[in-house]
Amino acid sequence: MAVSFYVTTPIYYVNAAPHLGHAYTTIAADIIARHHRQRGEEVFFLTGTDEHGEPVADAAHAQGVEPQQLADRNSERFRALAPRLGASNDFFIRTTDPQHMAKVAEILTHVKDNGHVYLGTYEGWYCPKCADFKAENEVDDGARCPIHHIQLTREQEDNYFFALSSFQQALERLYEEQPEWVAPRSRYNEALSFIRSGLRDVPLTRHRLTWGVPVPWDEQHVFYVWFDALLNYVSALSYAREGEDLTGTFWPADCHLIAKDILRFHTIYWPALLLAAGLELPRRVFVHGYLLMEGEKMSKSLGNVLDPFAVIDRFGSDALRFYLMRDVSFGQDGSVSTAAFEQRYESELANEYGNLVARTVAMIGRYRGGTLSACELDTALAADFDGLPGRVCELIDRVELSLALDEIWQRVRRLNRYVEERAPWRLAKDPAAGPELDRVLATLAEGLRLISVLLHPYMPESTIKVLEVLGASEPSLAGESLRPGQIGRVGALEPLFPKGA
Ligand code: ME8
Repeated sequence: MAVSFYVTTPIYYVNAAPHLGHAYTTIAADIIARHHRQRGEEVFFLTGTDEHGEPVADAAHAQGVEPQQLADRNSERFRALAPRLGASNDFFIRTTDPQHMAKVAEILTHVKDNGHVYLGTYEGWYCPKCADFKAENEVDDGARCPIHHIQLTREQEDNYFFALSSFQQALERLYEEQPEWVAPRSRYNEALSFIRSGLRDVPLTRHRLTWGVPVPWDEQHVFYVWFDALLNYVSALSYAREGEDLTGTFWPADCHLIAKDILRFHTIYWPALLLAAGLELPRRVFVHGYLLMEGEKMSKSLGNVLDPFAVIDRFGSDALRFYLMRDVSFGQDGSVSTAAFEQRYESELANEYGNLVARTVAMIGRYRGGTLSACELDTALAADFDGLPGRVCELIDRVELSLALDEIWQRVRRLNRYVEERAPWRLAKDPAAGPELDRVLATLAEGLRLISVLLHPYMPESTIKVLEVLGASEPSLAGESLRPGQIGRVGALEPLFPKGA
């Protein structure tokens, strides 16, 4: 039976349209999903939209529409974004799906039956834009939200509570026994120190809201949006494929990708909730950084948004995918800008990979009519290429997506240097150098095939074009598929990354 692999993005709020920050996580998850498919694993990649709760209800109210209408409209935009990014998600979940809502009610009733829920009164700060209850030490001076900078109100509400504090020891043990469970390490430390500072119980339901999943044992309440939302990762598996329940195959998830804004929900509430429900815990939460524009986190509510659709229209999704993984070290915050994008597009995509492809294909056509001779490869590159696929797999297993891309890119550069060192155009003029020219061209083509297979998760469209031109279109990493000698007749190709796009 094939190894299974399950990767998720957060489900995005539908209070506004998608922006580059959402595209970023979806692209990263897609790279991971495609990479694992290349390894021959059975992959499930989930994304979708989070549609209940105050952020959506308030935005709908402000626009004079019903929450469902706003949710339908914006969910569709997120659904449409995924294929535009080249994302190969296996399902798109909406928390307004009746199957999801039924599953939430079922699991949370189970949590209550297991003795982890009680009726109490919440009194404290609440940010309606974060849909988050904030402790005294989590609000800025003047009782402002540190993320949205809005003035917070003190809430007093009778709610059912989730007994989070009773999971203090279990969570400390989890962090001790599985130090890889939250990555990068700085985020692990942040979550652990939050746990060690002492967990408080949290509201499981909201009394005053109506836009949510109704609580089966008390219809005056809906479930707090975060519990509804987190459960998407489990509920989706039960109905994503008609007539099948994929839970046994894919749960627990292998990798939840999130940004640090929602760290606490995923690294503290989520494992506690799963323990309370008697479900297995996911294997890893990977927390990437923020894409910054003008030094501040891009966010719908701040309004400083760069439109991914516009970037894709002009340069294509591969260029956007590459740029985001290359310019911002995955796991850290980083600034993005049009100028930096154009610079990378020209210097790396057009001049390095694009040019390597163009000259390799052109030389095989010009000097050998598109056919490579069977010959030994040049050993000059062996030291640089041996073990590369294993190294890339190892880095992607650690969700080091930028480091893995850099490993590959060093080989793009190595191959371009190899062309200069061997100067095939000189060899072509010397009839005695025929076998040498054959070897140089075969070595180049094999190197190009290998890096194109490894680059495939990052730039699926362009690499497939390259692999097709090499007559070896299967981008597989499994078994013997990387063995040299499988290149067919080499065809012709339009420029991959035209300048002045
Ligand atoms: O938090 N840089 O939804 P959301 C990098 N519905 N990533 C960014 C980003 C930025 N500037 N802005 C957004 C929610 N993201 C909840 C999640 S999950 C059970 C519920 C990405 O629409 C990043 O992945 O606010 C971040 O965690 C997520 O979008 C927040 O999306």
